Amino acid sequence: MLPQPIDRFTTVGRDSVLAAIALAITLDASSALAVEARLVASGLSQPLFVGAPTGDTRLFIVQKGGQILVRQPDGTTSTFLDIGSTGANLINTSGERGLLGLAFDPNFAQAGAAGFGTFYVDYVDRSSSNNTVVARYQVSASNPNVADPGSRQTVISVLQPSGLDNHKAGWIGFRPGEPDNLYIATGDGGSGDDPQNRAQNLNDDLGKMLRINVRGDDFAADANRNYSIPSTNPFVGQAGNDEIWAYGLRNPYRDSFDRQTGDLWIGDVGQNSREEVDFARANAAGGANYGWRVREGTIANPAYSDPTPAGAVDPIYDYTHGSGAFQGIAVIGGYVYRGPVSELQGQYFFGDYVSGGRIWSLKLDPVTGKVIPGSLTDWTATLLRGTRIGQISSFGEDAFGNLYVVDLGGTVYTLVPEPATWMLTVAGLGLLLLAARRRAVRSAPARGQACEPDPQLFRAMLSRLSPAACRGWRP
Ligand SMILES: [Ca+2]
Ligand SMILES: [Ca+2]
Repeated sequence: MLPQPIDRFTTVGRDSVLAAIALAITLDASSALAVEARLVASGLSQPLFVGAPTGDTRLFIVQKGGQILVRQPDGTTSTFLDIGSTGANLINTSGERGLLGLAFDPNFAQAGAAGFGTFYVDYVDRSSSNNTVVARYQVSASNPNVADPGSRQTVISVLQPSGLDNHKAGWIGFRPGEPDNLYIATGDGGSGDDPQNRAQNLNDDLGKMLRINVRGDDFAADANRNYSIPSTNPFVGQAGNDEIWAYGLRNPYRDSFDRQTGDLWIGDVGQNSREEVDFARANAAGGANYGWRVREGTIANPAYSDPTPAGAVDPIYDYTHGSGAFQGIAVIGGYVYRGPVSELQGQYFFGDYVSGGRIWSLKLDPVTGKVIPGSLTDWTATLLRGTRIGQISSFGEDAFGNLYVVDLGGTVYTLVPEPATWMLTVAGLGLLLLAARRRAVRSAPARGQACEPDPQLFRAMLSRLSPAACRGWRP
């Protein structure tokens, strides 16, 4: 038999909870899912990418100046690798140069497998013409939170035109289910309107998506070429560099594979007219020509009157320059959401670098491969209001599919469901009820003794209520 004060409290609490639940059901039917951007890291120096190895609870943050930081689930952050001026000093960082890409080997966590403990970086080097280099490193054998700087090996080097510091792209990645092949996005090398027409030149690795096998070495005599050519690459056995997977790209700076389907999404930054999102299904044979410099988005490049190349592939989405709701200045390619928020599944999130940032999403029809009319959504106000985001430099995914937004000004945010007011009401009342019951069961207080919510229990309940989106990190 419970003492009287508890009984009374319990009855009141239960009634209130039921009332709140009834209200919640009413509100839920008429309100859309609320998502918010939650701060994960701040005080960074020009971050421009985040990622994580498969199954890993840590988040790795790439800084343009040459550092890779590792953030633990408890929020502590330390230096994983420094190849910038404060470290190994391998990088030229002027203009759009810098440490631009990071990819973990799909076998990073598989002890004994090829690629165990291996990761890849894409950067612009300090050679006279500042070439693009993709190099691999090993994590330290004794400390999983530090890379071994002495393990560096050049995988491939791509010749850049001297003196041009823009359009270096730099994204690298492995397609799910294709663990040996690294995809490497290169820009057209720079200047404006690709004056040397490199993106259409199949004997030049610039303006391309390359694909190389990182396990083999077809160039045993060359210490700076350590890869093999996948036999199914589209230009093997015919004119054109064997490394090329796709071409006609201007500055495919941020790209991704859909972790569920393996489809390739390319955010190709435009010149003066159009920003574009290009797409290739996972089973594509390769060899696609996305049209640059002849095409810009879905129009002819106004700077030229060349005929459209035969078979040129239009983007699945493009938009014009400006400050309107669906406009911008430089597309930042993103990710198809495969994280824990079920309502966001399958939506491709991307954005724009324009001051203040833009974030949108769209969805593809899996049959037609075209954007579903009406699926285009503007998340800018929802996600960026109240944040410190000034210029979006990248999106990113952790090992659990949580989506991140990286701000060049030094912050990283992640998308989490916003707890609605009714949820907080229910949670609060529920907690009071539970706390009261627990207290009553544990030790029936004397008549008149105050019954307060147990702070430990409160925290535990909050963490249970907090969305699965938080897996892998804690606020
Ligand atoms: Ca070699
Ligand atoms: Ca060839």
